[in-house]
Amino acid sequence: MALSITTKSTTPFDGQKPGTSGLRKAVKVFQQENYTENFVQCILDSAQAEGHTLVVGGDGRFYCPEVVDIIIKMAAANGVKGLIVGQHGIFSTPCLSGIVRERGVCGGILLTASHNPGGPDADFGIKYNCSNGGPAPDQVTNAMYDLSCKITEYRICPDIQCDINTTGTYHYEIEKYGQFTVEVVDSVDAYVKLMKDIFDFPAIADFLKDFPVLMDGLNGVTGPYIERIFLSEFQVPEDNVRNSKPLPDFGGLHPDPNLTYAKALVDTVTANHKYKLGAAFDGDGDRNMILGQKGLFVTPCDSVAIIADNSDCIPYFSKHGGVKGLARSMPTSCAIDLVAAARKVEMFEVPTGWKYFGNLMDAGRLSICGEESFGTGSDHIREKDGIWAALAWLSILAQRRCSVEELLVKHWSTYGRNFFTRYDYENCDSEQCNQMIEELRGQLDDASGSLKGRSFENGGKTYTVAKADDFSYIDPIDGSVATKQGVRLIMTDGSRIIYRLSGTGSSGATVRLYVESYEKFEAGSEDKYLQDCQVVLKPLLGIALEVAKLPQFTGRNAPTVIT
Ligand code: G16
Repeated sequence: MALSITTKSTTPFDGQKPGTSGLRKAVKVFQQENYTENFVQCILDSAQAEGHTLVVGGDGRFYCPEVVDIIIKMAAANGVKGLIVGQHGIFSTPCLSGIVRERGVCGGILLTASHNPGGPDADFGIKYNCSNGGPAPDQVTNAMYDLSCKITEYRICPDIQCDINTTGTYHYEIEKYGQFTVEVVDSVDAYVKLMKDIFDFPAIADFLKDFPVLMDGLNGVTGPYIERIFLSEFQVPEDNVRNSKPLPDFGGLHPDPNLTYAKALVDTVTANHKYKLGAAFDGDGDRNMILGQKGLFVTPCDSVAIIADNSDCIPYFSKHGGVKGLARSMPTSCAIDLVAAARKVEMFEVPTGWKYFGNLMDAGRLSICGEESFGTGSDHIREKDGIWAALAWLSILAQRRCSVEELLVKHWSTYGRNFFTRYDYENCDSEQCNQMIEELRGQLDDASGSLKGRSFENGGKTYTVAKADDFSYIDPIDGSVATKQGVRLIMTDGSRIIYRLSGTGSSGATVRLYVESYEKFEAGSEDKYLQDCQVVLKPLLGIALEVAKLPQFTGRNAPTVIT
């Protein structure tokens, strides 16, 4: 007998506006009656999913299984033809992107708050990816938000039961729509196959025989993927992989691969000189941090520049006609721009958010890109990809036969170094932070009292503002415009100070301050490239705090996180 559909009355919730990457809120917010159902209905309506197939899964955090169940019941009641669901409701973000592309389906629903902590008192998130496998662009998320403001009902099939822990295909007969199918798949198989097409696995396995690494899953979704790739495929010793069991609360860890939240990895690699490369991945597997021996930190800005410069070591690019173009988000350092210029390929600067790379990739103009926020990737999918980045580094080191430090110093000796740091002030008062940004906007080139031409002195260094603006972007493919994407002070020597408010926090405001300065040292002074960024950038940081009156507005004397 066909399963029946129930239509339930509901009323809108405030604030269901997706941020930089989906809707992220506290679990308790999503657990309110109808809150999740409302947003899922808006996704299904704006995606026009009726008659199509969707991929569904998440990073395994607390509340994922319950929401997968809601999506199955609501997809059936909205005429979706079929779902491809990760076993146990799990898909890493890169893996889901790959499956959407491989299966040619309408899109995917990802359940993750990325690097935000998990558990009943922590965060949850829902995000929609389109048929190209990439995060929905602003037009689509704005449409979802508009629907969420006027929703009056949602549809659900309450009697569907699906065992998402067991792979297989489950068939249902739904009133009005007929056949509905749920295919539960092992998400690791598909991802490993994709990586094998991109990299030379036997060459990496051979290299790792005397190049011990430490891969840290931070108890997020990457655990089963790194176990399969490193332990089964590469056959490295067990102690080369850790925190590889995905846990609903990430074992209490903050699954954000940076120097603050992945400090335990930094400490281990610093203390134990045996490890020649360390890598950590975030909750949903799209971010990565790379460390060299003794804990040498590779900034994500340098990481993507080096991968781009050595892309000949990655078979995927030669198979696909070489690297077409390169890109970075605006706050990311300009290190990759130098590589693009040297290699004579197109270079793009987009707003913060991986969604802005998608159109360029779809148009065949972008091959490798990255963001300072620990995102690195290529056009093999339409999301950033943490494990891909680690494998890219290992491919390069295997072919160049050098250490992480040697590769970095060689790169800087060729191109110079873009010293870069980011200060985060988390959970500040939103009103105060908005006012700080507004006051800065009042001093831009197109406003009165301009900062342009003013000089600032700090720590014996003087910087003069050549340009002060609020970054805006016109997508070269579809002409869509994104404004107010970050206040930039560009100095006469090319150094940059950037202020933005994060679009991924779940409460309050997070101020991000990005500071960058470029140095090219003479031959024979290569050791200067290994100076600490915090020391080199201290004068510029002092100026950045002073210009924005950041301590006054945030009430903070120090950032929560420094990267
Ligand atoms: C998301 C986006 C990234 C963005 C990052 C930080 O990453 O996918 O493109 O750079 O947020 O954004 P914000 O500075 O606005 O907080 P993830 O890993 O959280 O999905």
